[in-house]
Amino acid sequence: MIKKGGGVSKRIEEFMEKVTAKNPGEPEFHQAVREVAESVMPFIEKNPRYQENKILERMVEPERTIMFRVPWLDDQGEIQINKGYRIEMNSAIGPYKGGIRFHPSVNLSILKFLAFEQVFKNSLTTLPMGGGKGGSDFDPKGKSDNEVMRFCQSFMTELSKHIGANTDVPAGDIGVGGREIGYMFGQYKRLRNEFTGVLTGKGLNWGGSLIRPEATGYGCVYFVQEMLKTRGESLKGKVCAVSGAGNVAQYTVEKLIQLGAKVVTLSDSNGFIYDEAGIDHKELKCVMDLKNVRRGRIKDCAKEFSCKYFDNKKPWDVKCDIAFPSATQNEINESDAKTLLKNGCIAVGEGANMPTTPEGVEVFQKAKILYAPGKASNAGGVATSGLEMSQNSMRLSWSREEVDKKLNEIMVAIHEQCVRYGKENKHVDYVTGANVAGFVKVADAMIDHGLV
Ligand code: NDP
Ligand code: 2IT
Repeated sequence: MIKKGGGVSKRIEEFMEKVTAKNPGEPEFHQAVREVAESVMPFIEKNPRYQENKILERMVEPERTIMFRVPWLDDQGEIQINKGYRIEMNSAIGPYKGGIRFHPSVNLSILKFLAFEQVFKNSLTTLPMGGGKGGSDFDPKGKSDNEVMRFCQSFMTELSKHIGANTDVPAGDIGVGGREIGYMFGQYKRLRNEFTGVLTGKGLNWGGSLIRPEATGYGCVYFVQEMLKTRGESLKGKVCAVSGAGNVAQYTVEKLIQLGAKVVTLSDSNGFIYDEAGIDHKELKCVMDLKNVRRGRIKDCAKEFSCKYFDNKKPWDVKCDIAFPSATQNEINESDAKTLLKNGCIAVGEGANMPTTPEGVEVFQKAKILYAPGKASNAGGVATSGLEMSQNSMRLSWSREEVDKKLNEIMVAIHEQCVRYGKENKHVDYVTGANVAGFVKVADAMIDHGLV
């Protein structure tokens, strides 16, 4: 942690007061901005050109916010109306890039926090991508394929006016996977009469990249592997608690099993399963089929492979060496963090975006465990989206091994940047490291571009 003198603390508070007043009722956005401000302000103090150019003040204001109506017809022929959004946060180092989330909790605060995080994350990937995020309060749960298709077509009818392969390239996030990307891509192509890489996470026979589905989970595990190396440790035999059962969780588990770790939990918004012997490849396949095809609840898996199920609970009181929160924001609070520590947890790899509350982060930081913030550890997903964009531009595709190797190299490079900017004595503060490293590249580009 860069030392914060009295002057810096005061400036952080003054800055946050302005951000809060200008963006009322957006607690998640305030939370994400505060975390960055606390890491970056001491660095800005030492490098006054960032202050003179008011870089952080400019970075918290989205370049563009698009909000629109999404009307669609359900299977009963009734009209439904949802809200649609795209936050184009920062394009200093490349086209806006970031996922689309469909979840009933989606609002401006959540999408602005995600878009803000994305700017730093994308900067860390070493690839030329700006930051954005979009979504809707549409809930895909319980909807038929036809309803999801009609919704996606209506959503894209408006969104298509604002995005493009060199402008803004969305991808998946919670509630948006291969099926939704397909429907949105189809509609974009039809409206614009062009076949371009306007979305990533595409199907393999229509412009997608090998390893993109696996990338966030695999990348998170690669990052944790790098952190463990700094303490002469490895993943072999480590007991891991994973939350979520979606895209990120599934491929985190797959890679952990491959590397000899033992994964004992998976969860969804209803509860978690606990398999003391460790989830194996066969059980993981069952989870993938349940979640990606049958679209059922994790509870059903507990029945299928007779392990324990805990209703309405999060997996953080299970004994584990490493935690991989891979579901959603603020899923680990202060008390969860303390429980994890008490049970011997030595590392946390955030697959989700901002899954730990600020109080929880403080617990991990004070204990000096290996704590990776999501913008560093889950950057493999968007990095591989960047590789998908490169392949689309070149109109060719790389092999699985090639993409996986590049992904691994990128995660190692992100780890190096965190060490470079976050090392204090023998300890690495990955929060400071990720925030400062992500900031510098974008800030320098903004200065180069003048007042825009
Ligand atoms: P999915 O929709 O595939 O899976 C989400 C999982 O998290 C589901 O198991 C879901 O349970 C659970 N979940 C969602 N919301 C909540 C909630 N409010 N409380 C409890 N559980 C919840 O999404 P992804 O796996 O793609 O995303 C997971 C996280 O990873 C998100 O934070 C996302 O922003 C982040 N991320 C995703 C990337 C990607 O490439 N997909 C890249 C980087 C980060 P249920 O089915 O019951 O809702
Ligand atoms: O949060 C994220 O980084 C994502 N949802 C992936 C974004 C992307 O453009 O691949």
